[in-house]
Amino acid sequence: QLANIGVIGMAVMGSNLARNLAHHGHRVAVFNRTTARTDEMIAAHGSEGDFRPAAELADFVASLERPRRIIIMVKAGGPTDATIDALIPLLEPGDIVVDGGNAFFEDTRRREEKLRGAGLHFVGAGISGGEVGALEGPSIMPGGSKESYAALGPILESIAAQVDGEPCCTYIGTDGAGHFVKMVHNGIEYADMQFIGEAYELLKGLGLSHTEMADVFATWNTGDLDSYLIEITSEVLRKVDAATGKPLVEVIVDAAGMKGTGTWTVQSALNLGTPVSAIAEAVFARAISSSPDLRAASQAALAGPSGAIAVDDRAAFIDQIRQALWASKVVAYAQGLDEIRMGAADYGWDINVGEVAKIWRGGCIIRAKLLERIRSEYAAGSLTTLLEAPSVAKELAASQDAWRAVVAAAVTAGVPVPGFSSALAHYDQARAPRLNAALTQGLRDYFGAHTYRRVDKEGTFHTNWSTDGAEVRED
Ligand code: NBP
Repeated sequence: QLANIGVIGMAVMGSNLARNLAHHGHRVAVFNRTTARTDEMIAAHGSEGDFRPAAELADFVASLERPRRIIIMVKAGGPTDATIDALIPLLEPGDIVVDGGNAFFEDTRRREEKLRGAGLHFVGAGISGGEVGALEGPSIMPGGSKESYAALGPILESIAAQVDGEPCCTYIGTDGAGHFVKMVHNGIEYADMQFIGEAYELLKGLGLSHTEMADVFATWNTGDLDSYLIEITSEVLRKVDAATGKPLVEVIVDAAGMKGTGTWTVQSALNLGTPVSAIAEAVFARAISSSPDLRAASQAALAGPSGAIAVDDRAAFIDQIRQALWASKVVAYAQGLDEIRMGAADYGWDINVGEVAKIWRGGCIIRAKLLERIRSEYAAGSLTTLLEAPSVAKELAASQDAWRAVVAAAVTAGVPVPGFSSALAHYDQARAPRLNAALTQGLRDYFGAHTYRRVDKEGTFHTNWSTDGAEVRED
């Protein structure tokens, strides 16, 4: 019997995905550029299921039933293109090539077009959940032709995380839609982590020990903030460094790394003109953390408060931080989902935003109780933005006093909260009946004759600022 599916790339993600497939009863062909890696995987895990290792790519392809289903899990970028180029001459029309790596969606669009030209299906599948997710059930976001999903979907759904009996995998849309959605998922993940970092710094400013902070996060994880990231924050804060006896987090260098997906989310949002300010602040916060020269020069020059926060009622302020965190998180999710809606309109994808929230409920890094709420709000009616959903708007209104108090206290104490404050600014901008953009338009017309529209009549207008001051209609 031929294999049902093949996996190329036996590094941690590919081998875990192959094992997950085998655990679910699929016959799995496996291949890696360096054969020793395949041998190691089979030696360690070959008994877990029906694997078909191949040392040559041609043998790997020949071992697959048709239409062939091949998942590529190699390093993103050049290695993915090299693998695709090696595969194309070996495949036949109707075969399906899946890129499960973290590809930029524009690359996926390019690759899909190329393979479509050769009569092949190309599926860009975002896979979230890290190595544990790949093994035990990730969240999978496949984009490509609907036809390919008919052949591929049932297998992917069988290995995805399951929530309430439903798989965390659904058809997203054509060509780059899956990788676009995965990219935005990562952008939201950046924002989530930035908010958690700000809450941690505020708790520290209140003078809590790391154990106390860990307890606060553990308590928060039993309520509306229930999520994977809050859960592991508690564990990370509780960890004591064996070498120094200090909390581990205090001996970790405070320079955050990034691999690019957050930056892509913001770059794409800029191209689309969709405001993702909280996500952008999270990317910039990592950037400033990893700017040692800028920080060293500024530390020597700049004065300000120490970050210590004095409050009369510590418990009450901790609860206000919880509300600020929750409200900011809602705004970041709203911004990400807005980007998906705008991206879908721009690229011609028919993306169901509620279904996206549904498949993020399990398996992925941003899995959170909030996503069930988002899913049901989108299922209940068509929403332009999450912020207008009745239950969400009501709770944001109830949280806003706490949110404002936390941002004000942080600013006074010198604790940087770019995430909380930009999310709050988005909330206030989005609900404002009038924005200061009217003055911006006046200024643009003054120095550049860029024209403006009026609230009281149709048309485009310009004022002769430097001559007679009269208003003229320009269209
Ligand atoms: P890596 O990203 O570390 O890539 C290693 C794999 O790429 C090996 O199988 C290697 O083969 C292969 N490879 C390279 Br490098 N250059 C190649 C080439 N020119 N031709 C063919 N194969 C080549 O592996 P990973 O961490 O398992 O991640 C795989 C993908 O999954 C990446 O796109 C990653 O962004 C994505 N992803 C990772 C995570 C995570 O938590 N790690 C989560 C979600 C998605 P070799 O053995 O011959 O060198």
